[in-house]
Amino acid sequence: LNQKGVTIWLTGLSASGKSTIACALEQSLLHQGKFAYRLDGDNVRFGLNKDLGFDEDSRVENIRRIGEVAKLFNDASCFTITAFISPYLLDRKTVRQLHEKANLGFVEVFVDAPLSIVEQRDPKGLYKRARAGEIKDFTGISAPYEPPENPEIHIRTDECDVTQAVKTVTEYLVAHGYL
Ligand code: GGZ
Repeated sequence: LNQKGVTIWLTGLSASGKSTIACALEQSLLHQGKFAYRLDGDNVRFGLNKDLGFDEDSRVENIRRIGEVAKLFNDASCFTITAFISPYLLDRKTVRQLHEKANLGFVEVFVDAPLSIVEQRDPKGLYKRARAGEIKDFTGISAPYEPPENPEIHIRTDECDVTQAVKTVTEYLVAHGYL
């Protein structure tokens, strides 16, 4: 493979746009002939991590396992895109260090939209249910989200569309020799 791997780690609230950006970015990379793969709730939380819930310990373990899997894909020269809330600074830092120790690229992308906006979007009605107390430990409502302090990329999804978001990430990958 004439490509080096990199982990593109999206973090942000539910309904912030992580999955949308991850899908579009994966498609864009595949169309450029690159080996790309996306890890998200659909292929991880229903499989490898189906034993985990949303309490703090479960989220820590969720992110730990995803970090290890991302590292393996990255090591296999894949553009590895992860789309998980990953709410804790410490867990994201641990995953970053896991990659850095192995000399593997790691790009943290803060997919940022204010709570008021994601609550308006509420595509699955989860915020409404969380406000009503029907879902406990819901990120942003009854569980914490610790925003990145120094992400490589900061995307405001209330101010830009998915095409612009993919362009921003792509330009970063070009500027840093991954594309
Ligand atoms: C947050 C929850 C919860 C709770 C179910 N808190 O918008 P979605 O529906 O499709 O994506 C959310 C997803 C979050 O899973 P992650 O693996 O990304 O979370 S973490 O990184 O914090 O481990 C949401 C749904 O699962 N969901 N219950 N209590 N999101």
